[in-house]
Amino acid sequence: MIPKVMTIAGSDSSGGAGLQADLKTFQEYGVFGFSAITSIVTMDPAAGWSHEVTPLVSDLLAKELKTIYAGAPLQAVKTGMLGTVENVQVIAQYLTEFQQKNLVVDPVMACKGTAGLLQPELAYAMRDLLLPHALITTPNLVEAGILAEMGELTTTDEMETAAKKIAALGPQYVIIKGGHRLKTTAAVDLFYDGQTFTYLTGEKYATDFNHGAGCTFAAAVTAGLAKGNTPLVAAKKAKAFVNAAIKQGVKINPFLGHVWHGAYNDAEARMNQESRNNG
Ligand code: PXL
Repeated sequence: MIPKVMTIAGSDSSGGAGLQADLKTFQEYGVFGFSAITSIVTMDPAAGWSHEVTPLVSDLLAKELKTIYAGAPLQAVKTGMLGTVENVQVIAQYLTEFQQKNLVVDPVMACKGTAGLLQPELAYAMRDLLLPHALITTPNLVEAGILAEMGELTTTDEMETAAKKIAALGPQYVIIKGGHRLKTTAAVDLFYDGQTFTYLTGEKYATDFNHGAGCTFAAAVTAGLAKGNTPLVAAKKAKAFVNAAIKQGVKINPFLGHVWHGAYNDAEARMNQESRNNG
């Protein structure tokens, strides 16, 4: 049976991050994707593409979760942007009630277009209510610095210290995404299993078209878990998947470019080849 996977996330109206990134990634992995929307992010082209986050009420989120869990157990769940503390509380209730396994918490605290932290209380709610349920959490350098109470991280030594502190908050595995912010020549992510550190390295591409990279990576990890991969194998595959997506990023408007979620599988090339073969 096809693995079933849910993302609980915000809608990125521009289509590259958030639940759009998650569902596209799930599809590429061949897992069946469900989405529970927590908030809607819109951007204003007349104001330099400034972001606005409109959260949905938690009653509505509860109805979405009820709908999705009515089917059967989900093999894995990912959380992203959650909108309000009430939403986090509802999510924690459902995770407990359904004894959800394979939870990946991507502790989204801001998007590139928003000024500073969205809401500090939301970061604490994710830390206190979700991380204890998580198998894996995937913070970027800023989020890891906040969760570990270390300020922004700039070196791999600091990443290791932060990973230990974050693991103490509940998750069995911590993956800190070094991404483009880390001043290394390669793109370096740190994988910590509670005992050993493994560095996942990939090529760093000189591109600005990387909107959605963090969400796509966490979604790929989630899909890999649903397919039965170990966390380390899921992380390594996710890295390869997102590397291809960044390498083939697409400029979608004058303001930004998205990762291309379909790059790794390149289904388009296969379909073109098929139509040539079929005349
Ligand atoms: O990349 C963080 C992010 C997560 N979720 C949603 C977003 C963004 C950034 O734009 O819109 C819904």
